[in-house]
Amino acid sequence: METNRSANIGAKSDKTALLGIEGVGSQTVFSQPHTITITNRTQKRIKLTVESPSNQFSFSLSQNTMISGESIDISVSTNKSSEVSGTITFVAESIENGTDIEAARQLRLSGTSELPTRCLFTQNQGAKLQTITSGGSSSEVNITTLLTETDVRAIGASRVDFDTDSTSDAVFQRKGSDSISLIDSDDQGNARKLDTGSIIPRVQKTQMTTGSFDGSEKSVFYVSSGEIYALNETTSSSPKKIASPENGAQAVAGIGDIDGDDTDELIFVDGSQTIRYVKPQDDTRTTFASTEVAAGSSNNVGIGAPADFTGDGTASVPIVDGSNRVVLLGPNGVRQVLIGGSTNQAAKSPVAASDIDDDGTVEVVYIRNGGEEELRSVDTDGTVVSLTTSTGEIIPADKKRGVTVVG
Ligand SMILES: [Ca+2]
Ligand SMILES: [Ca+2]
Ligand SMILES: [Ca+2]
Repeated sequence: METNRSANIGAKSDKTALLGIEGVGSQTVFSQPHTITITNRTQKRIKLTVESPSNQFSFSLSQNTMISGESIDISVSTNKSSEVSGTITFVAESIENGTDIEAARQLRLSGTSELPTRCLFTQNQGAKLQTITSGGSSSEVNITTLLTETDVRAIGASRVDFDTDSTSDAVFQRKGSDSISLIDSDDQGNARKLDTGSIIPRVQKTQMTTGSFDGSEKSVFYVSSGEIYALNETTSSSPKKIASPENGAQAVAGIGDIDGDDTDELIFVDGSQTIRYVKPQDDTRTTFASTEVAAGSSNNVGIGAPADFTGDGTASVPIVDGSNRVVLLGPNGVRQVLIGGSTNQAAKSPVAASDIDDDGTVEVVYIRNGGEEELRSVDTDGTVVSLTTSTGEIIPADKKRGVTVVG
C-alpha cells in the first residue's frame, strides 16, 4: 500500500496544479489556527485527505468532498508550545474513477497555545470541587462549584477535553473508589468514571495529570504503588505502565518541554520527593533524570504542571520547596525564586501555573502557609496577590488537595 502510494507521487506530481493550494509553502511563520484553502481545479468530484506524516499538525475540514471548481478551508493547528515546521500531504481521489493527485507542502506554524486561565481546588476536607477564573482585575476571581458534598481525595492538572464537547475536563478521585473521575470544568454537571481495574490510584499526597506523552492517546497519568500509569477514556483498555522508577513515584506533575529540545518530558515526584522526568526514549524501569531539587511535602507535595512563563517555548515546573518557597525549575534545577523568606510562604501542596489575572502572562496560584489557608498568586516579578471574590472575600482552599490548573 505504502509502496504504491510512493510510486504515485512521482508519476502524478505534474497534476498537483489541479489542486489549488493556498496558504502553505512559504517561509512565513503562521499563527494558529491557520487556514489553508484548497480549490478543486479538476473536472471531477474529488475526496480530499490531509495528513501530517510526523503528527505535528492536526486538521479540521468543513467537508472532505469537493465538486469541480469548489474551494474548502482547512484549519491547521498544533499542540506544540513552540514553532513547528513540517510537511503536510494532500491526497485527492476522484470518486467517479481511479485518478488521484498527491501533493506535499511545508508549513511553519507558531504553536504558542492559549494560556490556561482556570484553576481547580476544593474546600476543606475535599468538600466542594470548585474552579476560579479571572474576574477582570489582578485580584478578583469568579468561583464555579462543580460538585457539592463529595469527598474528593486528590485532584489533577488537566487541559484535555476528553469528550470533545469544547470544555476541558477536570480530573479528580473520590474517596474509596477504584476509579478516576472526570467532569467538565466550566459548569456543574455529571462526573464520568474511568475504571482503573486492579491498578488502584494513590489517593493521598499525590497529583494526577492529563495529556499526551510520547505519541500516546490523550490519557490520565496517575500513580499506583509507586509506578506511573496512563489510562485512556475512549479505548477502555487497562492502564498502561509508563514508568516504574527505582525509588518510586508519588505524584505526576505534568507534561511539557522543560529542556527546550522540542519534545515533551513527563515530570514526576519520586519516592523521596525529588523532581524527576521521563524522556520519550526512556526504559520503563530506570532512575530517570533528576532536577536534584525536592518538592516540599507535608499535607501534600508542592508541585504543579509545567508552563511557559517567558513565552520562549520552554516550560518551567512550578514547585513549593522544603522552605515553603515558590520556585520555577528547569531540568538542571532552580531557574527562578518567585517568593521566599518568612513573610510570604506557600503551603507544601500542589500549585497551578495559570494566567489567573488574564493579562497574557502566567502566574503561580498557590495556597498560603500560615494564617488563613487562602488562594494567592505570584507572578515572575515576585508580586503577590491575595485572590478575592467580587465582594472582597478571600478564597479558602484545602492544603491536602492543593490547587491545579484546568481548562
Ligand atoms: Ca469535556
Ligand atoms: Ca524536552
Ligand atoms: Ca497573568
